[in-house]
Amino acid sequence: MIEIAQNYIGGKWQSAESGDQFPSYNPATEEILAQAPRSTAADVEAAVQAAKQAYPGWRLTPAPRRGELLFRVAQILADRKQDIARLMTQEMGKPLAETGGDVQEAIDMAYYMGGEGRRMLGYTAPVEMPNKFGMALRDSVGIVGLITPWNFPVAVPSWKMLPALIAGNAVVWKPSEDTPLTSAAFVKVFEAAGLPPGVLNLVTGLGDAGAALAANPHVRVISFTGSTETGLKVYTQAASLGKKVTLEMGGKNAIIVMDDANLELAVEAITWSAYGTTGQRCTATSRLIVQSGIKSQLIEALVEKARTIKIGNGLEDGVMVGPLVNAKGREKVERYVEIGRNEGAKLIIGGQRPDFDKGFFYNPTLFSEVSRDMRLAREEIFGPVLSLIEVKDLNEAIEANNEVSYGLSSSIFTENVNAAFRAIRDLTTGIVYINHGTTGAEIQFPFGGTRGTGNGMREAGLVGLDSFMEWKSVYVDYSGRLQRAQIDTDAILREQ
Ligand code: UN1
Repeated sequence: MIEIAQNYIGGKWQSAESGDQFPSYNPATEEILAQAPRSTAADVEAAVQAAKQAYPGWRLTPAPRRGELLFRVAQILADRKQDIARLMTQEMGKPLAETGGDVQEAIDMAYYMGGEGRRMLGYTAPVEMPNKFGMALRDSVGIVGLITPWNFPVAVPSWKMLPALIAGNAVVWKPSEDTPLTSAAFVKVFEAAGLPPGVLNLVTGLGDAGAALAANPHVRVISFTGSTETGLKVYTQAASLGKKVTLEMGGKNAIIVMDDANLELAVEAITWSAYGTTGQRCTATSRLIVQSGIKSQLIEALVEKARTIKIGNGLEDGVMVGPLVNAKGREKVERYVEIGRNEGAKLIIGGQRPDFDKGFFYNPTLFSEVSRDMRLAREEIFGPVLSLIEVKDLNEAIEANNEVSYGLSSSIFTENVNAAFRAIRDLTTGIVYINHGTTGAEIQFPFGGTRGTGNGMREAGLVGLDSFMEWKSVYVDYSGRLQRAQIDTDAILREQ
């Protein structure tokens, strides 16, 4: 049965004004799962107007009350976790255990940000004059626009939406066209928790709907996660209108394996980080930087381990690797495998589709003899393709890690504490792991990357509110006379 997804604007579920729709497919079966509103600038404008109306009331709702609402969101999400996970697996393909984990990240974030309702700390500091008081407060920004991807269709939006809401903003959300039903299921959680109409609005559609959001003059903040190509377009558009923008645009993450590594542990971690989620995480491992002495043993163990990977429909028990999200995603992987072959890399495993009738599946793939200047070693593929680069020592490993144009996540396997601490100091990614793969970031810490991964902003953790708040510095002079801080200081000191 084909479901009909809807927009949520001003608390009402509705189709696009034009009535147009686009299809969303199940990538494991290639069947149409849903038809969703193909929104245009007119729908985005309607959502922005609804947000504008709702914003003043939400902003003045005491933050602890907003926090309690987020706690309710956490509880309802926990109750609906299995159902949302199932829907997500059908829409974007990753296995049930992973889609459950995706929802769990949003539950964690709802509790974390709910707690911010009773913190959201400002500060006071001493001031230059007597009988005067100074403090810095934080306030919401207004209407924020969120543009999010399909690979973490609940977790990634939650990192944006929950801080935006606890801070008192109103939100317009344009999710990926691959996950309209999951997006609607997430919004229904807020509806059930009692969020006032218009505070959170959902507008589904294609790229033109996202572009309309970035271009809307009432939207003061854009928070984007997705491809570099789209992200830079959104950034340019939004920046030309003076908006604050947060960008998270992918990676070319590496695991470094030193000769002294715990081999078994490294193999487990590499397999999971490179092939879990079918390699479609911005944190996925796509480069393996290996010290010469352990290379042949490592390859052998990885090949052995790859034999145990079950590929299939993520709804089935024991499946570790689901399909790519869509035909385009798989074509990209196939293109890069071809590029790798032509560049002279050596194919060790994979390099082809499994023998299934349906679905956008691709076998976990490993290339060795990859040199640092190959496109295979530098460009984001977003699929289950891992490239092994051989190095002689830690310095060369760190240099290889740091030279790509992305800087999201990196990892080192070593039993040497000195090497581990040097890696912590010198790896120039936003996230660094020691003896753990490159995936699995937790919401208590800043998430984001250096270089082409983003624009210097971070999500989650202590700084997760920064994108969605303004500072307001307040001075209260209770001296009863005009005190001029920069001019009168000497005179006041003389008087005393
Ligand atoms: C992403 O791929 O955009 O660290 C997010 C991880 C997950 C989030 C990934 N917690 O792999």
